[in-house]
Amino acid sequence: MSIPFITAPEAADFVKNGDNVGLSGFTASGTPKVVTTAIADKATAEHAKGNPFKINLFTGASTNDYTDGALARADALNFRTPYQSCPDLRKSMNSGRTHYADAHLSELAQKLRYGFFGKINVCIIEAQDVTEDGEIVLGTGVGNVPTFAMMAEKIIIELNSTIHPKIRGMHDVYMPLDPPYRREIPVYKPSDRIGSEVLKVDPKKIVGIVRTDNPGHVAPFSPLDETTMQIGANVCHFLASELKAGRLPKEFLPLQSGVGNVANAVLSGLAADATIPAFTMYTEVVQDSVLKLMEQGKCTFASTCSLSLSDDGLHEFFGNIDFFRDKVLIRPGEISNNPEIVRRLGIISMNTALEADIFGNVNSTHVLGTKMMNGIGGSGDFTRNAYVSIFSCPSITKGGLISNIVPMVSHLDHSEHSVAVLITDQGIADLRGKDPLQRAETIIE
Ligand code: 0RQ
Repeated sequence: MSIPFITAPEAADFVKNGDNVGLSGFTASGTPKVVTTAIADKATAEHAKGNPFKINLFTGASTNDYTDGALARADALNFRTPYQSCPDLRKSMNSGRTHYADAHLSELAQKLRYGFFGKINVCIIEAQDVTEDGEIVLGTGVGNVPTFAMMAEKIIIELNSTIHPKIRGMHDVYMPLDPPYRREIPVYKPSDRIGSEVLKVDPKKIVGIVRTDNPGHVAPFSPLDETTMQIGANVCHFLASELKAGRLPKEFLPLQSGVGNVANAVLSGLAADATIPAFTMYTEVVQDSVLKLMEQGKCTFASTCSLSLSDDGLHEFFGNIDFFRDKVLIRPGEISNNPEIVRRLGIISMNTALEADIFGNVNSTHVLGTKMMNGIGGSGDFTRNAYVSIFSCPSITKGGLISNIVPMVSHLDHSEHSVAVLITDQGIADLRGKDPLQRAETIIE
């Protein structure tokens, strides 16, 4: 191999103060681990010498503690987009040390290609394999890496030996043309393959390969409690009654489900409900609960941007990869979350609110209107274009000190025009076709 093997600190040396850096992956999945940690170490060393060192970081979604965590603790992030969920980075953003542009996940790749953010200096890619001619087998998450790699001046490969070689064939790498040449994206059902199983990059741009055997570490979700189980049961009840009323086709429709404890509980509820037929998913994250749904035959196929699995979930996935490999396609975020496809396929979207108001507006991002929690993520990509958009949340939080249903949201992410159904542990508020007073009465009831 003429591409040199280098160490993580050598790789970090290619990254300069002020660089725009793009990373492969989506959530912790497919996100680099050792080169990002080495960049954080470099920042700490530069700061100790009195030198400035901060980068602008572009990703697919949230990352892992080796990335957002390590870089935030090293005060190495000047700018961050489009999504994060890291407590240390949250502190850095909310104290003004990191500029955070919260954005719809489907949009970042095209905005970069349109030139809204300047160039990408360095792209770091977690890979299962890479060839001399620049063919890369990606890891368990894709995110925006096709665009980062195409735009980048330099590419660093983080070759991770813990990724099962049979992941090859599970990716579907596709980049649409930009206006005025864009055509329809030819996905007519979740399992339609439209792209390549490898990411092709210009091999001349690859400056080095860093080997690692770091599997990453993702904690499992909190165990289901009474409240989250009740929310899950209410979502299932709503979907079952829609089927019965003929407002959902008897074949059912593909599901999207967001991240977090509530989303995990909703999916677990679907498994337990015999009235919900087997379904497909067109979503951005496959969480542990989806593996179970597949094993039970309840979920037959998932198009996703990442396998956002806990350590145990990943172990189960790789251990049974022959069972899962024809049931999953891992795609770039601009395809997994594409509004055109979401509208065409008739996705049932299920996302979580921090708070909702009695008019049906939803705040998913800002605690009490001022402190950024995570970000809008893919929730807007799906909600605005869904066949039916569902938001769920507990009715109260922090032991009842905070009501999640409020007179007026303190920050607006999803307006009343996009929110079809609001579900809490207390019940189901179907807001479709209602005027503001009727919506308020329904929610209060
Ligand atoms: O606090 O962590 O201290 O216990 O917020 O709340 O109820 O555990 O819910 O884990 O499902 O997260 C909206 C943040 C919910 C998430 C949000 C406190 C609560 C708790 C977490 P603790 P829960 P979840 C796909 C789609 C936006 C992005 C999105 C999210 C913590 O779902 O980021 O949907 N969504 N992406 O106590 C103060 C309130 C609160 C509150 C909850 N009103 N005020 N604190 N909490 N409501 C994924 C991607 O895009 C990758």
